[in-house]
Amino acid sequence: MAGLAATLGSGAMTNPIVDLANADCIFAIGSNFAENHPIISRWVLDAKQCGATLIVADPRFTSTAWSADLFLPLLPGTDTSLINAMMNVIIEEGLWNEEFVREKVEGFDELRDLVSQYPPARAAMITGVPAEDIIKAARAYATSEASSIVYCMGVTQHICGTETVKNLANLAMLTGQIGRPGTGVNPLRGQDNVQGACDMGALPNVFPGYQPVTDEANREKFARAYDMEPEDISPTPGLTLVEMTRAIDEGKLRGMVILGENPLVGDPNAAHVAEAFKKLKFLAVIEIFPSETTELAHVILPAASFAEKRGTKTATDRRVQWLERAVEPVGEAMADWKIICRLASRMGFEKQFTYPHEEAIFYEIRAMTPSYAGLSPERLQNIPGGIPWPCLAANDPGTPILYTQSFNRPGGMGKMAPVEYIPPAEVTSDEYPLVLTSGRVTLHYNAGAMTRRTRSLQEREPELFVQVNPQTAESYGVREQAEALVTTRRGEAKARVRVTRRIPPGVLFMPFHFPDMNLLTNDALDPTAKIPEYKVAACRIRPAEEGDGHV
Ligand SMILES: Nc1nc2c(c(=O)[nH]1)N[C@H]1C(S)=C(S)[C@@H](COP(=O)(O)OP(=O)(O)OC[C@H]3O[C@@H](n4cnc5c(=O)[nH]c(N)nc54)[C@H](O)[C@@H]3O)O[C@H]1N2
Ligand SMILES: Nc1nc2c(c(=O)[nH]1)N[C@H]1C(S)=C(S)[C@@H](COP(=O)(O)OP(=O)(O)OC[C@H]3O[C@@H](n4cnc5c(=O)[nH]c(N)nc54)[C@H](O)[C@@H]3O)O[C@H]1N2
Ligand SMILES: [Mo]
Repeated sequence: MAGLAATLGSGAMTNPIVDLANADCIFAIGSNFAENHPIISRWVLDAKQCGATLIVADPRFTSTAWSADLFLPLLPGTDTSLINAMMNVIIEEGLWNEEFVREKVEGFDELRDLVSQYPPARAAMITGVPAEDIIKAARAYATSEASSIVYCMGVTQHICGTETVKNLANLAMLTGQIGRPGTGVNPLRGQDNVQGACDMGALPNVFPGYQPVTDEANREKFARAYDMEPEDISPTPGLTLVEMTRAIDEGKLRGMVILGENPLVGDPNAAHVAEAFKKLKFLAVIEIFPSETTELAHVILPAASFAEKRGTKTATDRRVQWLERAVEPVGEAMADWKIICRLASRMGFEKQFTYPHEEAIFYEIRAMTPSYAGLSPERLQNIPGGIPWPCLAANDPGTPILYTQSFNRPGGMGKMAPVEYIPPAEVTSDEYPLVLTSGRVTLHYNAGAMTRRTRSLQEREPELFVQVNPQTAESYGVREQAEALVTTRRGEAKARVRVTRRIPPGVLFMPFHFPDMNLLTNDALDPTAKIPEYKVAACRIRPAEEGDGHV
């Protein structure tokens, strides 16, 4: 979000999911949508059937890469060099959109100067992708009638994540591949309502609608609406997740309420997370299932699951949708919002937290969130596909495609932000000669508290595994289906070996759906977004021995 806000103005997909079918070229970078966004994958395949070119940049030959016309197997953490070289080719060969850049964008000269230092031959050395393929990708993306960029965690989960996102925005602006059907910069969100959670200000630095807490006028507006004094609202942004873990460790944070997170499995450098969380004086966890995190809780508050709740969710492409309850909550479980209201009331905020029903919450959202101002429960309940924000008035049909006229920045101009390549926080050494990257598989979901209790999924994907190239397996003496021990500067984990040519020599991949994986990952943060570098850790591997712990 930070990268797109700085360049284009809004941190969200520019185009609707279904609009991917209108693209003539789709550049997917750091996204394995065939496994992780199967519905979105469908529209990409529709585009392909109409002749679109699919370019996939991923260190692994994934199920997504399998359907690519051009596959760019880059080394983890080198995306910026690849994108810079593509822009180098586009400028050198005169394929950029001069008129678009002149009229709508600032910062072209600085960008041109920087990318002139990234000829394809240099990028080939950094990324491992042949220069000819970088040139082919650049030409295909720049010259197609409508090109769309799709990206996900493969580019964001790095210390340079925000910068790489800016660079993707640079690429779209340079070629004018934005603001029209089939174009755009499209970050795929992870969870069904993560876009909505961010829109509602579930971030440490903003109120709903991305209104900064540091702005006095915003604090006054919210204080007035909630019958509070402006001084009661802190002007200081709060902490992000990994920063909170550090604050617990330092004794600065002593109590915590967790809602729908399993940080003991999902957070980087997990041994440190467990150590820190044990220091909490009080931990309450609002959950639908027991998890590794609820084991440390002093109180567990049982929540109703998605099917037992009603209200809106905002999809990855900004579509606000109304969903009705399908079944009644089981036992003592209640909707998260009711739990929050009860907690808040006991803390002295009865007045602010008396909502008779979900509709009442939405009226408040609408009043406080400018991009939702024209939405209402009544409108949304009648439109099954939902309405995409910004929707400013009751007769506004919403905005499927952003930036059709201008960008959402001062003066309407997009901002090109040149990005220099920086290596990952951890590089390989004699002691840790391999690169470990991480991610997902179709059959499990995130930290696994939901899917690891599903027998049919467990039968097919029962345990932590590590993908190893045949050459690497040979060098380090690990065998297919045998157990291996993977070690980083932070810890070790035992995993079942899968030898496969789908991963290059020198790189290992592990899914984080099983508890031990994040013992290995690096908690170095992107300085802006504070996202951890899950996608690169220096590691070593050897056959497991007796006494190495269990898979
Ligand atoms: N089945 C299933 N679906 C899911 C989830 C799940 O757990 N299971 N989780 C959901 C969530 S919360 C999210 S955020 C999304 C995530 O969706 P994705 O981002 O697609 O998932 P990942 O597997 O984390 O990463 C995508 C790809 O990035 C590649 N990669 C690793 N390092 C690099 C790099 O340096 N550069 C590039 N270009 N690529 C790299 C990996 O090989 C991987 O194939 O999925 C959502 N959907
Ligand atoms: N190594 C590595 N680590 C990663 C990543 C990676 O790519 N590599 N990806 C990161 C990413 S993108 C993400 S999003 C995180 C995900 O990490 P988490 O958010 O910690 O993982 P989830 O499993 O999605 O946790 C959600 C929890 O919410 C509970 N839950 C489900 N529905 C409800 C509900 O309606 N109400 C309540 N109160 N609880 C509910 C589930 O039981 C589950 O325990 O992991 C991150 N960790
Ligand atoms: Mo995510």
